[in-house]
Amino acid sequence: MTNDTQAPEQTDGFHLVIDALKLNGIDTIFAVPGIPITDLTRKAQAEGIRMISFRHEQHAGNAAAAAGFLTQKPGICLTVSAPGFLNGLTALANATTNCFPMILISGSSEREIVDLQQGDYEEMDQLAIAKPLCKAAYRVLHAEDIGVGIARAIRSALSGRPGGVYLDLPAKLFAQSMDAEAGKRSLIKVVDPAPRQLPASDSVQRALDLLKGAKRPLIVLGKGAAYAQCDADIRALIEKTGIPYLPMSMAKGLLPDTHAQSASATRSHVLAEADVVMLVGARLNWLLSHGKGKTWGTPASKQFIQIDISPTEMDSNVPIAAPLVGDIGSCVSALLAGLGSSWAKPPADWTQGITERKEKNQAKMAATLALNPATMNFHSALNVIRNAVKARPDAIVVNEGANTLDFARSIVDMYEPRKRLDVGTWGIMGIGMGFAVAAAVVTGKPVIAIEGDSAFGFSGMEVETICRYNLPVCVIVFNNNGIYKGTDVNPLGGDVAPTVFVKNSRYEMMMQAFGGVGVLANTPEELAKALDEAVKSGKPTLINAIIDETAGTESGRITSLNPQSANKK
Ligand code: ADP
Ligand code: TPW
Ligand code: MG
Repeated sequence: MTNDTQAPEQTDGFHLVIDALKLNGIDTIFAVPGIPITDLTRKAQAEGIRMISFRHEQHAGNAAAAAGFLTQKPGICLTVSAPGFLNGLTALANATTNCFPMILISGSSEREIVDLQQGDYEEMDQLAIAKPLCKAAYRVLHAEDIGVGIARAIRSALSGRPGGVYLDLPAKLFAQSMDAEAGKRSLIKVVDPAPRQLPASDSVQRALDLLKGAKRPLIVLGKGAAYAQCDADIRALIEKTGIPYLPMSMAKGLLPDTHAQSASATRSHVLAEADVVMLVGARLNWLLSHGKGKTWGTPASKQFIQIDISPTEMDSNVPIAAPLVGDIGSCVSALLAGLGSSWAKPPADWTQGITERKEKNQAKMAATLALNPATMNFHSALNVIRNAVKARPDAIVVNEGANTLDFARSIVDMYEPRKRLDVGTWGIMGIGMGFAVAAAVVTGKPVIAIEGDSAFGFSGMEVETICRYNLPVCVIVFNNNGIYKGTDVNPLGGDVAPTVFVKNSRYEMMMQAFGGVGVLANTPEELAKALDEAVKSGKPTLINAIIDETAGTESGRITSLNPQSANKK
């Protein structure tokens, strides 16, 4: 046979999906295999994509979301149809809520059967269900459209306000074949998927004028600022203006928490007293008391400057006097350029007052941390982790729970940007192991997951995943026998109270079951030793830290959000 009579080389849906992802720099997929995507996971691995296979799609999805936040590339979660898709959907919705770029790719059943509701294997109109829960949703029916579908998904996830995108790939698509050359030409390498959005110069000037006139200015850094990866400029803006700042939880470490201008230790004072507040990638949602009420002092006593890529975020809760719409990198560098050389630092009575309060509160906290109660409590345990993170500032902290979250957020100082991943905008439980896996996979750094015992339960089975990939993850379960605390009783006897777990559970044995290291820690010394070994060895480790079951409070710091019955009973 001569060359001209040879059949042209063919490609198919499987390979086009893989090639399109690779063309766009996607090197990792978080997945749970099954019909119709099992072969896609195998072939992707064979083509050099790192396949991280999970035990449940929600955690694969959470891993994709965290990878998106850390890398500015959309994290990819791959699932089977209907139930697998639904399991991944919580993570997709959570990613969208948190402005993390991710793409949920789910296989789906036969369109013809699904649309006539004739009862296909795992039948579900997935596209319709995903749509209201994410930024954009697409379906590809023909192999020659795979390139476009993936390009649209990437662009939608990354451009403007980042978020979750759903991509529906029906089973039939994967086996469709086409001419390999034509297939190659059909793929799109997305150019500039998150184009810079420059702020208008008059809006920059308006913001600068307002900031200049402030007597008690404050900057609030949110996770948008961490995501934007313009760390040096943000630091320069804060240091050149001399304005005190507050980091939201995932913005901690953008500047070291020990920075002289951090006002974290006197948060309520600065929120109540500031006259001009500049929000940088932080929304005025419930986490900031919607910009009003008691937290924010005298009504209408503030003026807000808000930097955000989403124009409709402005005025969502209170009037924004100086909206600065654009990407944070461009906005911050425009502000820096406009500061000039004679920028006056804020009045000393404001900054000195903050420093004094801060030092007083820090001294109080230091005294509490130094206590060593007979039964380990949140403070004595977190003091150990605080020291460990200080020694390894490049470690990534994952954190969920109620008391375990709230205490860790304020006690464990962060020193580097994007080293803290937590429950985010929803206060969602279940992100723990998914985030930990992603953090370890995409950064290769040690991961310390600080987990309430309830919080851990949502994703606990993924310790097998951590062992299987031999990831440098140390999970510390704050075991206080329950949700919030372990002391509730059922007034009628019989079943235990709804917030209470099996007492003295041996969580460390879960890690041992899969070949990892499991340690029971009853004292700060035992915790410190185990954590130190875990970080040094990089071995998958679970430390079961026994915490005083009476130490927590209902819902941690958000007790007030619990509805109260008018009825006394
Ligand atoms: P936090 O919970 O830390 O307060 P939020 O999630 O409420 O932060 O706010 C993050 C904000 O950052 C969102 O409003 C989002 O639109 C914005 N954002 C995300 N990335 C960028 C970016 N690159 N440039 C500008 N704004 C961004
Ligand atoms: C998906 C409600 C908020 S915090 C929490 C639950 C169940 C667990 C708190 O107990 P934990 O921490 O983790 O032991 P601690 O230190 O206070 O004892 N389902 C989802 N998300 C949320 N937020 C809940 C339930 C909740
Ligand atoms: Mg608990």
